[in-house]
Amino acid sequence: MQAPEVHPAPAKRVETGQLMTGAEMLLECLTREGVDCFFGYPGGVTIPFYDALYSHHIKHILVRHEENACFAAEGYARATGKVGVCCATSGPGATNLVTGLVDALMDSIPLVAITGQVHSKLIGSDAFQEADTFGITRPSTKHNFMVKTLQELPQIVHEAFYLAASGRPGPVLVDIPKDVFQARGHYTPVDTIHLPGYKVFTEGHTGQIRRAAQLVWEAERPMVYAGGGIVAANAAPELKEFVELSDAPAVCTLMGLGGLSCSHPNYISMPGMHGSYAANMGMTECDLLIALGARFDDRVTGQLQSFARHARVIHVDIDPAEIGKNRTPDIPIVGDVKRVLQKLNKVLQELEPEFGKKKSEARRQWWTRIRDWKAERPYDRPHAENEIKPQHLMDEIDRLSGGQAIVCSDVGQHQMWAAQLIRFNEPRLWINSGGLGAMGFGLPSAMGAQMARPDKLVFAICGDGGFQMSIPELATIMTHALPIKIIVMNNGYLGMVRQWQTLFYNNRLSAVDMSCFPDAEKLAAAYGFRGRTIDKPWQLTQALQEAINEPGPYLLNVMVSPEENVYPMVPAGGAIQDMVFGPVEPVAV
Ligand SMILES: Cc1ncc(C[n+]2csc(CCOP(=O)(O)OP(=O)(O)O)c2C)c(N)n1
Repeated sequence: MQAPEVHPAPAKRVETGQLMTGAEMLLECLTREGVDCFFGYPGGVTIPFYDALYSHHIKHILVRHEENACFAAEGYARATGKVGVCCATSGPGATNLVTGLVDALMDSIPLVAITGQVHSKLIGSDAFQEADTFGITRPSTKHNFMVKTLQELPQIVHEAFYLAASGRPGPVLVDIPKDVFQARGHYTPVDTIHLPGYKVFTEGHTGQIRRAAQLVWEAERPMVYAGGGIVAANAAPELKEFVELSDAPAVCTLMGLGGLSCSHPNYISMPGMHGSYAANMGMTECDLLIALGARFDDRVTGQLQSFARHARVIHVDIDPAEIGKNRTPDIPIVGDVKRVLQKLNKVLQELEPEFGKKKSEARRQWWTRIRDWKAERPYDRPHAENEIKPQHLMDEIDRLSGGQAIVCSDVGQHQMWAAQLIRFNEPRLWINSGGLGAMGFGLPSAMGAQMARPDKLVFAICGDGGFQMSIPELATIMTHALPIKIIVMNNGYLGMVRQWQTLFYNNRLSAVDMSCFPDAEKLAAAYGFRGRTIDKPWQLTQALQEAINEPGPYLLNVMVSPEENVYPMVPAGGAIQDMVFGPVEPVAV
C-alpha cells in the first residue's frame, strides 16, 4: 500500500493553556528548541508520538536501525554544533541506542535521545518490550530522565536540551511512558531552567589566566595541544589568534582536527599513536604544553610517565573532572576554552612589551627543530603503478576536497590515513568516532551531516568491514536523496586488526578475512543509485570526480593494497617518541 502523502502543518506557536497530548507537547518543546529534523525508528509505545508527528512540520528521518539514528544525530550535531535528536521505542529500540550514546558521551557531543517506555502501570512487571532504559543508560549518558507525569514533561525536555548543550556537551536521554504520550493536559511553556546542582564555570580564574600568559611568554619551547574542546566551544578563531600572538606551534588531536586550519603555518599535524614524527617529537621536547580542550587520552600520550616529560602544563577544560585526571597540570584553568582564550589573548598582548622579545632566539631555534622534524619524516604517501595505495586514495580525496569537504569516517586504518592525509581548513569538517572507536559510525553520521549541511560535499569513508555494518542505511540515503559520496577503502581485511596481528602476533591472521564483499555497482543499483568498483591507480581521479559530479549518492568501492600498514605507529604502551616507521620484531602487546 502506498503511504498517504503527508502535508506538514506550518510551524505555529501553541497558546499557553492549550489542551494537548503529551506527544503534541513533546513536539512543541522540540519546535521551541529549534529542532528541524531528527532521526528515529518507531515501535509500540511510541506510536502515539509518531501519530502526532504525522502532520507536524519537524522532519523525521526513518533510519534502518536505531544505532544509526543515534550516529546520524551525532553527525548532525558534529557538523553544526546544534543538539542532535534521535528517538527509539522501548526495550530493543532503546538498547539499540546504547552504542551511539556512549559514543556521544566519549566525544562530548550534544544529543537528546527520546525513548518510549511501557505504560507506567506496567513498569517493573517484565512487560512486553520493557527494559530498564533508565538504568542501562545511566552510565552511557551525561544525564537521563524518566518522565512520570504529563505536567513535568515540558520542563524535563527543555532541561535535557540545556544539559546536552551546556558545559561539557553530551548525550541526555528522556524516557517517556506510553501513557504520558497519550495523556491530555494544559500546556504551559517553560521559561526558566532551574538546576540547582548543576554549575558550569565558563570564565576561568583571572589570576590563573595571568600566570598562564606569563608562562607562555617565558617558555622557550611552547607547544599547543588542541583537542575536541576547541571544536565544541567554537573556539577556532580564538585559537588562531593565540598561536599567532604567541607564535607557538600547534597540534590538533583526532577530535580537534580543523580546530586550527591545516594550512596555518603554525599547524604541525595530529599527535599520538598514528601522529606525525614532528608532532610527537614536539610534544616530547617542549618545555610548555598548553592543553586546550584536550583530555590526555592514552592514544595521544602513549606511556604517561614519559609524555611531555620536560614540560610544564597549562590545562584549560570546561570539565573540572578532566583536570589532573591523567596529568597534573602546573596551571589548571576550569572554563570555556573560547572565553578563556579570549582573556588569555588579551593578557598576552598586555604582557608582550615586557616579555615578548626576550625569548626570540630560543623560539627561533625551537621552530628550526620543528621544521627539521617535519622535513626528516613527513607522513608516508606511497603511490604505486599497479595497485591503489590507501594513501594515494586519501591524497586524491584531499586534493578534490581542497580542505573544504565534510569527511565522515568509520573506524580502522582508513580513519587513520584520512586523519593524517586529508586537510581540514575549518572545524566541523572532520567527523569521526574518536573516543569509542565505534565501527559502523561513518555512513550514518554522514547522513546526519548531509541533512544538516545540504550545501556541502560530504564523503563517508569506510573500511570494507565497517561499511558492511551500515549497508541497510543505503535505503535511508536513497529515500532522502542524500548526495553522499560513499568511499569504501576495500583491503579485504579488518585492516587495523590485521595490522596488529601482522606486527605483534607473528602474522597469525585470525578472523580478519573480509574478502567476500558485494558487487558495489549491483548493490548501489539495488537501492536505485550508482556505484562502481575500481582497482587501478589510473582510474582513481576520474572515478572520484565521477562520484562527486553525480547529483545523488554514489558508492565507490576502491580496492587497495591489502597489506599496507599505517605508520608511524606507537606500539601500545610505548612512549610517543618511540614511533616505528616500518615492520618491527613481533612482541605481543
Ligand atoms: C563495533 C566495533 N567492533 C569492533 C571493533 C574493533 N576494530 C577496530 S578497527 C577494526 C577493523 C576495521 O576494519 P575495516 O572496517 O575493514 O577498516 P580498515 O581497518 O580495513 O580500514 C576492528 C574490527 C570496533 N572498533 N568497533
